[in-house]
Amino acid sequence: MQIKDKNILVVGLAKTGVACARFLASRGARVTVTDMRSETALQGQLAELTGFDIARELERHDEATFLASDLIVVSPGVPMDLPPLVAAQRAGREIVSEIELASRCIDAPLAAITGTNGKTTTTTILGAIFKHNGYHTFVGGNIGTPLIELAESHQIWDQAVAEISSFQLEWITSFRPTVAALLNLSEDHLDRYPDYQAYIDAKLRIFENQTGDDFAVVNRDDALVWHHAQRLTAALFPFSRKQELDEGIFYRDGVITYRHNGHEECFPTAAIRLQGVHNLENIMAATACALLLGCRPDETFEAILCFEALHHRMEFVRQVNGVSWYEDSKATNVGSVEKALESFTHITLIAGGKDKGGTYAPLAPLVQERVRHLILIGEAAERMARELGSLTDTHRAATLEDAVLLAAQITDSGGTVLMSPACSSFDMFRDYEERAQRFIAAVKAL
Ligand code: UMA
Ligand code: ADP
Repeated sequence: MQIKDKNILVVGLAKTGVACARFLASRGARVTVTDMRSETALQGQLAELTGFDIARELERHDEATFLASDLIVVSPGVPMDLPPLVAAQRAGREIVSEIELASRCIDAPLAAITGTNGKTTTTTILGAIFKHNGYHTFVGGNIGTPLIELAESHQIWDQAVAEISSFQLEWITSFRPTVAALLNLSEDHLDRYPDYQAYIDAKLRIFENQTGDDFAVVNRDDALVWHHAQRLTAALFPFSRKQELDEGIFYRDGVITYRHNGHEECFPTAAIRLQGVHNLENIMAATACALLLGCRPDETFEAILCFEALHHRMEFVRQVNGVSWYEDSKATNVGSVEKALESFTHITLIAGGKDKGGTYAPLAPLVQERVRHLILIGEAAERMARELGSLTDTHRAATLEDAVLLAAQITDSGGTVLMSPACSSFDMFRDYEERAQRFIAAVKAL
């Protein structure tokens, strides 16, 4: 890809913008960065660009700067309908996302994981499997390390695993994973997309440039995923918890079976530490990607056996007076909360936060069946109370700490208190990790 001497504008100066600006400047481009935040707010990011010759346009996005660029690289947090971007697109400027830029500059086979839930877990498992198989493996993408850092690293990587969000797929043109996995689909990010279909369409773009030589690992049990999989060009490699497959990977009676081109591998699941049916799906998806990309079955299975749950995903905190407390701060949408509610009975559910615009209605049957007490916090509390409040004993709490104290008072011995918010955290916390830490501290203080 021709980068040297090009006028390149990087939009957004957080993790992605910093990594892209450095990469492009080191390859000889004339780089400008633009961000709506001020120089003071961006001090840390600007410090990371010290020593690079990079122009800045802060606290504004000038249309003229966009139009003067040969190439525009957009951070995932920047919406597609940003007016200067729309103007630049109309004027025929080339606009790409960071994963598009990265994919043009990397040689390693790429396994890309998307889906509404389970991306980080599956990406991490797959990375662990590759490493256990002896491959020098880059793990990045939405998980937190921009994919472009792979290209920036000047190392030779055997494998690359990328967690991919719908935002990152918005500006791709040639991004083509050797293996792409779609774990599941349910409503999310409706504060960014006009409707659910637009979100689904963005996700499906992960398969857009694949050919018959590539693989699409798809959830056979998710009706929506399977429906959309029918029109893909890549070779379909389904995973299922519910049915036996001639080609694909499936679970039955304590055994995961992988079948490909008439060849079969079996993995008993009893000794796997990672709990929950959703994690069985994540394990199957990761195993499929690994074996399709040349991993050895024995090493793959060993890596899975060693794998422990990631923090803030249905994590046990402690038991107090016979009540078990679980923290699931990463459950920021309805699909992930459904899995959490399926895992327990006699639940006191602490939920709420920043509303993302979807409906909470899919939770109704599980709330009715399993949630004894519902404690709502944050901006979404009112709408959640309207949609779910009549189904169980429902309370409001002003803070997370108040919610914990109330839950301790009203939950009987033998019950479970679960914080699984179904919302993002930005109304009351810096991010989901801060929300988790505050919950853990409050529970430990009981
Ligand atoms: N900005 C503008 N103009 C705008 C909008 C934003 O200048 O119109 C600026 C902001 O002021 C800010 C920057 O753009 O300085 C934000 O960029 P960003 O949100 O893309 O932040 P990054 O740190 O680059 O993080 C992104 C992903 N963020 C989002 O998708 C929102 C990170 O995923 C990802 O880890 C990182 O790239 C590396 O690939 C986070 C996320 O929340 C964890 N992802 C969503 C999710 O998982 O649900 C999709
Ligand atoms: P993502 O990166 O897609 O947000 P994570 O692995 O971080 O996924 O998990 C986010 C939330 O979704 C957690 O609450 C977790 O328990 C739940 N989860 C994990 N895997 C799945 C899955 N396959 N289906 C539904 N929910 C899941």
